[in-house]
Amino acid sequence: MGLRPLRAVAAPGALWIGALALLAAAACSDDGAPGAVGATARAALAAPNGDGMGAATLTQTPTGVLITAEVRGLSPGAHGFHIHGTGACAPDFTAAGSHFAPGGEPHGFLHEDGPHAGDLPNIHVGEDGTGRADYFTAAVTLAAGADHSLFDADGSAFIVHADPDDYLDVASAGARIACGVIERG
Ligand SMILES: [Cu+2]
Repeated sequence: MGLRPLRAVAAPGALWIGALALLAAAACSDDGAPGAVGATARAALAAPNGDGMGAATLTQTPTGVLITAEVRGLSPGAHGFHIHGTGACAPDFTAAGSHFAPGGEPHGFLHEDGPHAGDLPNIHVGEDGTGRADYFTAAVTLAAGADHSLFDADGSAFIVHADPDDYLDVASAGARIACGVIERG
């Protein structure tokens, strides 16, 4: 456990993240725990036939989680992009369950009682089928055992949808066209 910040320092290109992890280790009683500041997680996004469709990287910050997503092979336009509540993409993408919502809130940024903790704004795809998005959310954490942890007992997964999320109707984003289990690393 206590070695994790040191390993972060050793990772190529991650020196500043390692420095943050070391600062966190000095400031927190749970130093070195998975999910400490600077800890990362990843998800490889794949189509139902297994074709790669991009990836997402998550980084724990002092107040939330930064998410960088890259997608490819999608139709141009906006696509729903959510964290779903189960870390599984097989036997089909329904295995990922519904949106990550440990507090039981309704779906949608425009819902007066929303959003789900796993709601994220749409990802926008260009004519070449690729898209990028950076998100910050304070509604989730990578910290093990914490409230709203993406690493709860059954894990979590990203789902990319065929259609845009209208930020109100949970069904608006349509079919599940890519899925990726969120894993530490
Ligand atoms: Cu979704």
